[in-house]
Amino acid sequence: MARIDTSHLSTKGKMIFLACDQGMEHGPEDFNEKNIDPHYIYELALKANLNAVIFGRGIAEHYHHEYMGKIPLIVKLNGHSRFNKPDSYGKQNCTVEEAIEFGASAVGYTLHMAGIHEAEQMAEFGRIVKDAHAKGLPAIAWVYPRGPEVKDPNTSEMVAYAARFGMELGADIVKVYNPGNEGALRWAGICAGKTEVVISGGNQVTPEEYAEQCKQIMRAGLSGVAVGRNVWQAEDPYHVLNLIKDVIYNGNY
Ligand code: FBP
Repeated sequence: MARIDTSHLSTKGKMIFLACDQGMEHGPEDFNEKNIDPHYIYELALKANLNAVIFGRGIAEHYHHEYMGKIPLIVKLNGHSRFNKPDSYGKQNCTVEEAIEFGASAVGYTLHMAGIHEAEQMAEFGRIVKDAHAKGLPAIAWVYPRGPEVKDPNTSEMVAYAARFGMELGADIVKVYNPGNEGALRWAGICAGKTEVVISGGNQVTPEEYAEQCKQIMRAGLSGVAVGRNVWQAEDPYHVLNLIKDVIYNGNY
């Protein structure tokens, strides 16, 4: 089968996705009265002309109709609360068909590689890849190492393993943690083969520090970022977005 097209999620192959599934995965303490409103996240992504927003089924179903055709939507098909780590296993709570009804241009799924539910998650994501590809949609795997064997999920070895894991499971795009250095980022990209790699944002740092991280990511030849808190927690999200768009879209790295 030919590769699934991901060009509707990129600007000349470069990707900035605005992730907002933290309300479920971390809880409302990540947010304030402004950014807790999904409209605020949508408006940021729209005004900055980003490649997609990422929401779970609830927000997709109840808000996306207002933004249909304006900004691509990636629906996260699973999620979990912040409790019970390292065993948290988000079972699929939304089908590919439902995501398409909500307006999805791609679907996403978090896999806890090395978690105690790894086998079930691999089988579940395998079915998602099949369903998504049957409809021509890209399947995006968040591959986050987590479990009793994982001492540090951000090491070069773990991030490269996560990228390879997603690639071998059939993900079109794999989202992994930032190992924090260019060599490790490049190796993760090589391990992912034809699968595109985007890097998650992590805890908030200054806009300038985050832009530096993006420079490393792009110098390593990766596709871009799927970022949340570093954008919508910022005092001036447009300042961060201008900095990272210059790096990612304009190639100033
Ligand atoms: P951030 O950029 O805010 O780190 O978001 C990226 C993300 O992958 C979200 O999509 C997800 O909710 C969150 O990180 C999960 O974070 P973790 O499982 O590492 O706590």
